[in-house]
Amino acid sequence: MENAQPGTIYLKDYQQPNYWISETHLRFELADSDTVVRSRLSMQRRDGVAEGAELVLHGVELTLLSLLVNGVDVDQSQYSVDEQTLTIRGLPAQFELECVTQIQPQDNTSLEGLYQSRTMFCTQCEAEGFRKITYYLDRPDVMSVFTTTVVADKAKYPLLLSNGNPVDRGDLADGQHFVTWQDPFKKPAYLFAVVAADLALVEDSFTTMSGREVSLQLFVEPKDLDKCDHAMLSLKNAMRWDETTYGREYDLGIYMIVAVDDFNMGAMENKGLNIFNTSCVLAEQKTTTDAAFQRVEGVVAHEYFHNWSGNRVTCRDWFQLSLKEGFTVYRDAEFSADMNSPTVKRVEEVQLLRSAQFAEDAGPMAHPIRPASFIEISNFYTLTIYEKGAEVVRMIANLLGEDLFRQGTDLYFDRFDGQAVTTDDFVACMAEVSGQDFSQFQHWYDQAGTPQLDVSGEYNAADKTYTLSVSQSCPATPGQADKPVFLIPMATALVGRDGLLPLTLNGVDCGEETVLAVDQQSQQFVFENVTEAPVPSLLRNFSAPVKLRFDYSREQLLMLAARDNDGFCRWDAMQQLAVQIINEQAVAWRQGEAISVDSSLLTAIRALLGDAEANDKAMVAMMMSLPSLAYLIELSQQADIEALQAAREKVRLAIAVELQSLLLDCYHSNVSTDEYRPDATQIAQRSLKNACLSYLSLLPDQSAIELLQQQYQQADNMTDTMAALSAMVNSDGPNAASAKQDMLDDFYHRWQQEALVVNQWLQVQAGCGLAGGLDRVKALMQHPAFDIKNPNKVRSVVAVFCAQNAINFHHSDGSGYQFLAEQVIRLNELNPQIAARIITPLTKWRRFAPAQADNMQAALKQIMAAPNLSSDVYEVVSKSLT
Ligand code: B3K
Ligand code: ZN
Repeated sequence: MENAQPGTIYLKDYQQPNYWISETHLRFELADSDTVVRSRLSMQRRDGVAEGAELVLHGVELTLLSLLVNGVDVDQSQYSVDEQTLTIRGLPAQFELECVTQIQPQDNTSLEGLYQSRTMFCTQCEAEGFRKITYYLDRPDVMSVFTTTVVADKAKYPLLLSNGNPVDRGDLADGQHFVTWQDPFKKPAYLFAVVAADLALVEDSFTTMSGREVSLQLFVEPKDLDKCDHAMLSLKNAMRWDETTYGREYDLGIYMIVAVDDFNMGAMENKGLNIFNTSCVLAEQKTTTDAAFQRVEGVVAHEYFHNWSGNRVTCRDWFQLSLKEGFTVYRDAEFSADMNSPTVKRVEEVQLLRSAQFAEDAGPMAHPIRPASFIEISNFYTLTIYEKGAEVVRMIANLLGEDLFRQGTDLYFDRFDGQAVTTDDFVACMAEVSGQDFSQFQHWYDQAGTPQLDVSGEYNAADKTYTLSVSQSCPATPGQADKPVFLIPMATALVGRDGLLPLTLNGVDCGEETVLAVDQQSQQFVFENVTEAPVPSLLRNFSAPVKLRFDYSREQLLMLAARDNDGFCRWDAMQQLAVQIINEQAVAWRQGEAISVDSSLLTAIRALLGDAEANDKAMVAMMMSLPSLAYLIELSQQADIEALQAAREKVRLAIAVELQSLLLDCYHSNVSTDEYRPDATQIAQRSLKNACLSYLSLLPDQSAIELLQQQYQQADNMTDTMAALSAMVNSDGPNAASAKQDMLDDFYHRWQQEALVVNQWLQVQAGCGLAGGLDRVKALMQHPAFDIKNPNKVRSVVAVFCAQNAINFHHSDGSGYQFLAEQVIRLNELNPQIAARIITPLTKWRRFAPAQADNMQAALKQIMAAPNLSSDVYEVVSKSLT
């Protein structure tokens, strides 16, 4: 059968619906099969809509059992049903619509709508999952008050949850029971949730700033009761932080979080009833790495912050997704920065943008943070909407300064409480409180692509001036060939021999740092009274999500790494130095030459290690680590992955060999016997120790293996365990093979009952850059620990291999591409959202040399030819081939 081609939806076509739904009453009769959903909707025709206007309700994969208007069966001539909609004609201005549908959650592998995870029933409605539950106006501008009754077998499902507060409960015939929930706040259907389960409860409470007591409830499997403390603490910290930072208070008497194993993403902010992937809620020292602890903290906070930025004030349509996601990521990033090391957090954000979001912005799916069109909204939960969206909010916050930004957010929350609004509404509040003109800034919302700044500097000793010449450009992206110039805030300082130099611009004293408003295609900024030739420190704290080119000498980079007081710029100087050195090794490798590794990088790392005690250890760890292969690929026009990988490994080995004794000293002085805490100090210490371990593991002698074995055996926490295991798995020394297998077997044997730990075991193997990667991955997919229906397993094996194991995925025989095509075709039937997401590495085919690009394209064409393509997969593949 030929695929019906899904259509494109445009922002410019937005229209309000013909009808509103003031009240929604739902009754779920959950069963092993044939679950019944009864709905009663109080509906009103919108003012100005013509009498007799059609009502077009969304509905997918539903069996309609009955349909009544004002208590009377609707005649068959008055309605029609197709695969996506139910259309009713001849309706009065106000009416009660009653509808009974039957659904099959037990067969729902898409994990969208109502589905079963193990035995539990749960829902995922964002963005358009509610239409798989019942016929409805499933769009975010239709906000309604929900009352929900859940009925299920009492023994199997003692816990019946929905949004808001429980208002009634009782027993029914045949061992059934029910609970009725009422949510007093109007909300769109995407925030609706239901859970029926048999789970254990961890309870705590929080007193809000106005003195109200909120019950905090975390529902997990009984075996996971010991892994809830961190999420609960994070939740309380987030609640307090939102009060202090944004003046926002929680608004219901209960806040519930339910952990589920099978979930398409991290978590979901359903009103009063968050549903979380277990990976984003459970944390405990023995099973969870520091990075995962921090992710739990960040995701718990993110979903909590949505209660205001997303739920109380929501999106008018899905083109506005970044209104809630960009803003909420900005909020959770600032929270995490406050709870941990702000510089480390900022560098991590930049790493993610540079290695993944920039690539998205340069690929066939590139879109502005407010897209103008889409085929399938699920494909737009992207790094661009989330991370670049957060950067845009960060730029606004910086342009306004702390006080005005707070005034702006106060105005936004107060003015639009209970409404569904647009990014324009958000920006208008910021303009109103500040009096600033945001018209040029708006291009950040409507133009895709990563802008580039090309900067050069010239010192005039006679005039004592330093002139920065800046030009900006932005590459063409789909549908956007030429773009008006952006307003780019470029935070700048000048570094001299003894630190930062005072800045004077146009006769005005600007302190030691100033934000230059880059708003022309090219322009100059002339600093006056500059007493020595400076090194410019540019884009400080990554003040805009752009690429910046300045032709620094190695000496200048060393000076910035050592003397700049901006953590991001210091780290970036080291990155730039490493990129230069790796690239020169790559050129030599391609030409079959052996050249020695330039000593400047070794000098810089030696200095860092020598002074590690005086510095933030996490920053030292980051600064001494080489740029990822993904970032090196992103920087190349046509990446030669083999050359880059070989060059990167050669530089790593040189660092290990040359600095062996310093690395070993630093390793030993950071081994701690203190009781484990996932706090900034200890996390920093472990990251530095494990950065040293990673280098030391490259040394070609038995002591390297012994060090890994020793750390593995003595570790009292998963961070240290995984650091040892990961280095061991990637080790290819002559004696490594059997030691590696022993460690992997021991690990699995020990942790096989813990799904999240087993996922780490899968990831470390799927990501291993040694030869033979595809065979290892195929074997992992045959292992009992793998389950194609569980997104965490697919991410751990298939996505890690294809997205994070470039050297194996891009094997010259094209086998990696073929493998991915097969997985996408298989997942397209089971879970279209996950299928579409894992295609990403293939979408970048234009960035590769012709032989590789042809194979990648062939794999995309193979997917395109598969039967029954979902709109999710169709959109990504068709846009990639255009
Ligand atoms: N809002 C959800 C994401 C929903 C994704 C739907 N495909 C989680 C979050 O961003 O908080
Ligand atoms: Zn979110």
